[in-house]
Amino acid sequence: MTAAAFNPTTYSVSVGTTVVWRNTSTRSHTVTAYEATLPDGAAFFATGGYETEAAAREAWESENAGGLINGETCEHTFEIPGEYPYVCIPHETGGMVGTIEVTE
Ligand SMILES: [Cu+2]
Repeated sequence: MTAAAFNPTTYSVSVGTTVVWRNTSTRSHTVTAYEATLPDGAAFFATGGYETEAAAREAWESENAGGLINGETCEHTFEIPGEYPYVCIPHETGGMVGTIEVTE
């Protein structure tokens, strides 16, 4: 993560890959899956360990919780093929979104 973007914006991996995000900027960012567009059967993922997108948004809005600070990482293992759009909640309006493409 840079100051206002995921780099790369789209990242392609094969099934079973663990993707690691690192915050290389001085701003806090979240990695929050867009729950409604997850592939069928795929697990939701979000920094902070929230079980739903609504919970992740509520936590950020109420107490700025769930973000990664400079140097922190998070990871998720992708077990089901498909496209996984995700967002940084505090910078969503600035277009800080990304997609993981998972292929067989
Ligand atoms: Cu951000």
